[in-house]
Amino acid sequence: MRKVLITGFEPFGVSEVNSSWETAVRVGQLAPKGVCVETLLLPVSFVRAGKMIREALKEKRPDVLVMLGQRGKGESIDIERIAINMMDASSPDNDGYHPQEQTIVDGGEAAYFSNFPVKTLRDALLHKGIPARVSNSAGLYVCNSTYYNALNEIYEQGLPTKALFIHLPIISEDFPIEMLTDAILAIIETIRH
Ligand code: PCA
Repeated sequence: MRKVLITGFEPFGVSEVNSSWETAVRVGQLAPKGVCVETLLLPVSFVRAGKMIREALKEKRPDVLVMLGQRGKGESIDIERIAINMMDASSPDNDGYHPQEQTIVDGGEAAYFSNFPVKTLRDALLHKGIPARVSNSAGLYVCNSTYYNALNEIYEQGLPTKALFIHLPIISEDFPIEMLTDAILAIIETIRH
């Protein structure tokens, strides 16, 4: 593994920062030697984030894509196993788009699994004392839709990229930015070996 692309999202809703982008920036600065880490900020927009992730996969051709998103007051770092072909938003995205039970790709697969061994990555975090779990739903908002777009591009185009989505809790006393950063660095180290 040589080239890693890490994405994070801009703030949305009532949050002024998004833990996913804060973490991506720090991971980019602390990348282990021998690994080229690039970061990409995604808009909280179903349409624009989907297009951007597809373009990034085509243009940058990363070996590994780790997408980060923020999940409210989560109690763990959630390694997402699956992306599903459905958008059903409880509030509009940052473009004011508010899809209700719409497919992301008409006629596309109902769902895709990550092509990473998610339990191995969870265990690597637990081993470091970081609360982590495998999650079977990334929700039906922009994170799930970005994950689905990425996996659809990879599987349909036969790209060699390995891709994973991780939901992070908001930054708090229980989950300081240092812990979130360490978690993603540990994921990169595990993927590497
Ligand atoms: N979390 C949202 C979208 C952007 C983010 O950081 C989600 O879980 O879909």
